[in-house]
Amino acid sequence: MTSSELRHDWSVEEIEGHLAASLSDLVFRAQGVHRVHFDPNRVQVSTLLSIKTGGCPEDCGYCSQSARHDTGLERERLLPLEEVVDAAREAKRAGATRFCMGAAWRNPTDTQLERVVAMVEAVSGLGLETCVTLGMLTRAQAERLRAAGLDYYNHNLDTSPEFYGQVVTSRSYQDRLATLEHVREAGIRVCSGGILGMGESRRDRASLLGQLANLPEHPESVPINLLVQIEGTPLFGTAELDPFELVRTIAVARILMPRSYVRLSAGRHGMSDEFQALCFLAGANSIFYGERLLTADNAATDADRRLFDRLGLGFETVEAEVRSQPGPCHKQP
Ligand code: SAM
Ligand code: DTB
Ligand code: SF4
Repeated sequence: MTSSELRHDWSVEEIEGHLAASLSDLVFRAQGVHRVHFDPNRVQVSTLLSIKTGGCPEDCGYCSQSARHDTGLERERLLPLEEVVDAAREAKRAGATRFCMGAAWRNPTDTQLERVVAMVEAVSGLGLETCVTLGMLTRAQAERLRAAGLDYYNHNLDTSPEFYGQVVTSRSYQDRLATLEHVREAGIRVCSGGILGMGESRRDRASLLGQLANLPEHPESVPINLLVQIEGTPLFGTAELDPFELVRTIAVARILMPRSYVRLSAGRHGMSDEFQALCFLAGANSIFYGERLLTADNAATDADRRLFDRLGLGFETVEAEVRSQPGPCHKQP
């Protein structure tokens, strides 16, 4: 399939139809698509670091870092450059190819952005791909990050436009789409996905996937998070999602966005090996690796290594990733 054959005109009904297929049919379809575009036995590995934790003015109902929820999280100032570089060096040593830095901001000020620019340049200098998630960006800020060599910007749509108001009220869905547009126009690769298990319906999951797949270009990276329930947040105590719904959503993301990396993201801590294996069979080919996500626990690294061994999976190298996906900021291997 060439990129001109990638579709951007999915209807929610059509996507719901895929989600409702028998699991066997759905996984078969997803595997077929996956194998055309990727080595099915390689998984892209990113490591996260929270560079500025807590005290966020936004009211995202899932988040430990919102100042509006009493989650007991200790606030931290923006980390010094050396601490970030040390963490990135360790992530590289452990086998990660991308280092993702997250800040609990509604949006960065230009002064804050310059501190992050220095981090991007230093981490890039270690030979790692860089990703940051800093909240909303102006076009000029996106250009600044691009000039610093940033590879990816993460900004999630989180859920469907229809369900969104039940989760976040302090910024609009349109605000999120505008930031994605600024990032794309600046020539940075887009990382955008959502969270499942927030009490949304299957139709909401279809609608979220439609929003992502119908963007003018598919995000190169699509994180599918399972809600990590944080005590003190409004979404704590939400009924657990049927695990097969997560598997189905991953499979449909794979079918709709064939050339994108689909990341089995937050929520792996506590997932059985068998559940995760189903997600990889459904077309997930990326994970967060490292004991911590931003503030919550991630799956243990030794457990991940054992799981990969048992499944015959290996970590992807940057070179393989670049070969499989020429993007706007294509690096020569
Ligand atoms: N403050 C920035 C923003 O929200 O744009 C960047 C950091 S924010 C923590 C990045 C993303 O992490 C959120 O958009 C959300 O999709 C995901 N996330 C946050 N808390 C989560 C949780 N408890 N469970 C699952 N995903 C979560
Ligand atoms: C994404 O989609 N998931 C990551 C990353 N992008 C920034 C964040 C997950 C956060 C999980 C909850 C926490 O650690 O606080
Ligand atoms: Fe703030 Fe991001 Fe958490 Fe929302 S998800 S409260 S914007 S840190």
